[in-house]
Amino acid sequence: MRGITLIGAPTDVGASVLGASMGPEALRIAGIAQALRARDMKVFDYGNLLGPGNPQAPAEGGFRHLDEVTAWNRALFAATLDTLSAGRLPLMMGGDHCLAIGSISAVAQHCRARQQRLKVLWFDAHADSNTPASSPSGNLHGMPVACLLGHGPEQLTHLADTSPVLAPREVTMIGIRSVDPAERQFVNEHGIDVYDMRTIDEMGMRAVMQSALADVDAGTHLHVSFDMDFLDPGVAPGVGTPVRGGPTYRETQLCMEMLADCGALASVDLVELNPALDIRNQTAELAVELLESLFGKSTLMREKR
Ligand code: B3U
Ligand code: MN
Ligand code: MN
Repeated sequence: MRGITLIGAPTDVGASVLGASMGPEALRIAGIAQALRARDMKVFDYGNLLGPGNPQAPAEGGFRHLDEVTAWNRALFAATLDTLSAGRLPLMMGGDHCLAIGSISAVAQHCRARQQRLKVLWFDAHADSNTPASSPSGNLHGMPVACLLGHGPEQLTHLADTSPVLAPREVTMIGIRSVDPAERQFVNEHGIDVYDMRTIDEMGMRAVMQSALADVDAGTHLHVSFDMDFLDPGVAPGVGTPVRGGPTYRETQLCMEMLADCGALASVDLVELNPALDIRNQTAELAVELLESLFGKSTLMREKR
């Protein structure tokens, strides 16, 4: 890997609550580039992508802001593909979670061209698996998984040169605790692997991560799509749609450390950070701490366990 490219995607067009558009700047203020450089990583930050503003319009035909969401995802698709072609790891700083459609479409196209195995780990309180027919809100940040599996508006399901972008077995969800009835049906019908909060409580985070990573080897492209509302809102208040009962600081650090140990990490989304709702930028600072662990920081040098 020839370094990390930070891709700022300052938009909240896929969400109902405004503020995720300030995520990239909050991460910079929290020292994201310096923290990763301190880990001996080359970090490139060329600034933010450009895209349309938030019209704050009501839903039309089942979606809110479809054209704006498409414009942002097209820009992100191109930037992600460029970054991967340059041999660098794209770290997308959102922005809301609708952006994972663009980043993961690019990642999948990159992997297909190289016949490389792909695994997406989706860390989230939500299943993000609504379709336009089932969405209670029309907000596209509630639909990215469905779009990536081929269910959604054509302009979002066909960003890459093949569609569906992902097969269900390539996605694993962790931390889920707020699922709409139609999403539950979607997830079950597609046989998506889900480690919900009950499973985490019963198995413990270590066993959950071992199981989630069981089919990931060093040749796999591992994509981490990390929604900050995965964490318990007690430690991560700066998110637009908090759901109580999430993983603790320690459990989440363990996730990051185990991801680092697996050696397959190749692309990252860090989304749904909402500085307008945060307390003194603590959620952004927490995100930077977690990224440090994701990129290999550990208290002691240890043998892989
Ligand atoms: N499932 C609801 C709520 C939601 C999904 N993702 C977020 N919120 N962040 C919906 O609107 O689809
Ligand atoms: Mn999400
Ligand atoms: Mn979420």
